Amino acid sequence: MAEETKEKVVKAPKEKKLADPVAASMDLATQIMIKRAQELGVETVFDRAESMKPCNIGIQGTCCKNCAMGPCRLPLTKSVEEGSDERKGLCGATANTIAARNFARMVAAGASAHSDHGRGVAEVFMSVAKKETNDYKIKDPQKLIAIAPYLDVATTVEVDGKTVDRNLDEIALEVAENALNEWGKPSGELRYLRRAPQPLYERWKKLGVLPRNIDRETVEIMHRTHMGVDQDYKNLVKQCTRCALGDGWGGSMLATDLQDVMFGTPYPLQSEANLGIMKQDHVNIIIHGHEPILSEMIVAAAQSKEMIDHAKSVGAKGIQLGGICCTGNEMLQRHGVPPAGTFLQQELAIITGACEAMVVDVQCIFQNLANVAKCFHTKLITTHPIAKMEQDNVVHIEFDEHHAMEDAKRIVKMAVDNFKNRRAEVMIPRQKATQIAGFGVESIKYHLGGTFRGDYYTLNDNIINGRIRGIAGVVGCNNARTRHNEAHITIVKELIKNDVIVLTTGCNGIACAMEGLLSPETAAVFCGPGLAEVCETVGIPPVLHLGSCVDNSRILLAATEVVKAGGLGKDICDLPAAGSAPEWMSEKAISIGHYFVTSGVYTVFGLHLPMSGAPVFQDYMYNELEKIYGGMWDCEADPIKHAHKMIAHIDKKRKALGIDKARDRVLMDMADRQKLEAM
Ligand code: SF4
Ligand code: MSK
Repeated sequence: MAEETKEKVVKAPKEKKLADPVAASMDLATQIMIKRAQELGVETVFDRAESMKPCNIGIQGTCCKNCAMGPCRLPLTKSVEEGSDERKGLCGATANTIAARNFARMVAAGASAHSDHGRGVAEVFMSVAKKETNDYKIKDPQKLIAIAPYLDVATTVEVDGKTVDRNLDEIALEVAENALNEWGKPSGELRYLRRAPQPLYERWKKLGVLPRNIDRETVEIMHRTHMGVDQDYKNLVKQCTRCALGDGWGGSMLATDLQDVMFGTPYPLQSEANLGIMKQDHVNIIIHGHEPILSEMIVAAAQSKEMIDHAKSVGAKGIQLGGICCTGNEMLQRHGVPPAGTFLQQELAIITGACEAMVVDVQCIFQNLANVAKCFHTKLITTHPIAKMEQDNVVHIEFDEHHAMEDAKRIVKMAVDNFKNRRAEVMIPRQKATQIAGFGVESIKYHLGGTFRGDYYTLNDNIINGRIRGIAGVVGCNNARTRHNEAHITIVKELIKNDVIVLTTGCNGIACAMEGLLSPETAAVFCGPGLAEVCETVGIPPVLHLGSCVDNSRILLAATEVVKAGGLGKDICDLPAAGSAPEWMSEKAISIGHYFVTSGVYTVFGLHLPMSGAPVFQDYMYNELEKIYGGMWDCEADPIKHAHKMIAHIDKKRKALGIDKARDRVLMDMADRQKLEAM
């Protein structure tokens, strides 16, 4: 029968399933904006999560597509659960090999994202040191002098038998050269590894996992996971360790340090958070991504009289900057620019109808922003040569540090000029919360150490006497497969209720800020009595925001300072501490998780980890690693159980340190207090 005579069956288009706003997010502003998007017929990630379900074998980590004989898919079977695993890919690769290779490639991708960011910062720092740019300067010479010795750069010289300070320009140039070398030097090991506690460094050395340079470890993962190379999951994990340590103690730490040197080390400041920071009568510019190099200039440009006058000339009252994701965190930490939301709120900022420009750099940027921007007047501006978009409504203004201010002004001007083009009715949710952000290793030292004794002793004293039960690093993304922010907030509240002080970064920091957990007043409402007492005395929130994703390196250094202050063991793995990424989604989270684990931290992820399809590999990661590194992976989707796994680990460490009795005494105090209150 000829094709054309066939009766055509015309199927009615399937109704697209839309997200239930209340089920999709715990945040009221987000719920309002999801509903608004649906009314306007604009699709968001929340709706897509309804219609597209994840692959069940991918979730288990056992799908291999590393050669064209595959993809080979190895789902869990009943016999595997009963202990007999005959599963193989075409080449014979076992489930363990496949899951370990997939995990390793996630580490490589995550580490390279952080480290490439760090390289970009180091290159700009080199331009500063060579005085090739007037737009960037060394804002924090003290920090430069503090990091120089770790990069083998002397800060003093002998002149006529006397020790004198070295010229700052010379120090800067040598720091820039040695820092940049860390990415590709042909021999030796990463210099910053020696910043770790001595026993940890010695352990890495003994295990043969000291990263040689930052780039090499990533390349080696890609080689080892190529078809037919490394087929021993333990050996693959060893290379993951080298690569991840090259991220945490290398690329990320260098990014953080050099950003501090150029843009200033953050100190506590007040700001706000959530979509309600956008203003109807202002030009709103939302900056999104991860690298602060451009955003530093945009902050300066938006504050210039020239641009403010221009904004007034088009009928606006001023210019409101807001952040999404970690560029937002960087601007928050150093300038108090309020975040407009977390990763999952990026589309919603445009849907307010009040976003004149969304400026993006790298990482965590939805391609769907371009489709959303098309429905409004918003200019979507890409700025990085490695991160463009195919859609034709996207403007690319390539940013170059040599004419940074000029680029930034061009972008701000474009946003201001766009103010008159607002099309849709503006709808900005009112919700926003006040926050204190801008913490770091230095400011924790100051706040918890006191004016005269700026050190970590006071923090340690409070951990030893049990007022503070332990320390948790809670970090990471949102994931549209789970209710937005709910796991973040539930876990953090449960931890502080149990006297665990929380150090936060990334989207967890923004989520906590939106929920009001980053204000000192929170302590009296949500904390256990011991932590509340410390926070009230010192005037800090129980959740300390340490910055962006690369700033997880600050958590490593804060833990190292706690070890140095004494009384809590000799290594990070001795500390009553635990890590968490409640709503992770990014490969960077896997790299972060692995450098936390191999630095000695028990680290729990929410949702699922792509290991469940390979039980032997999973057992190695969840149990065996602790014997090797002192830290291990774990996964728990239920947020309350998740928090209590961390607390149980903290208590295990307190017991090993012999300080569990002190904690009991504090519990007695609490009971006494309750008795008093009841009288
Ligand atoms: Fe399959 Fe082996 Fe090729 Fe992977 S490498 S796709 S398991 S044949
Ligand atoms: S931005 S990596 S969603 S934390 Fe750093 Fe948030 Fe995760 Fe991106």
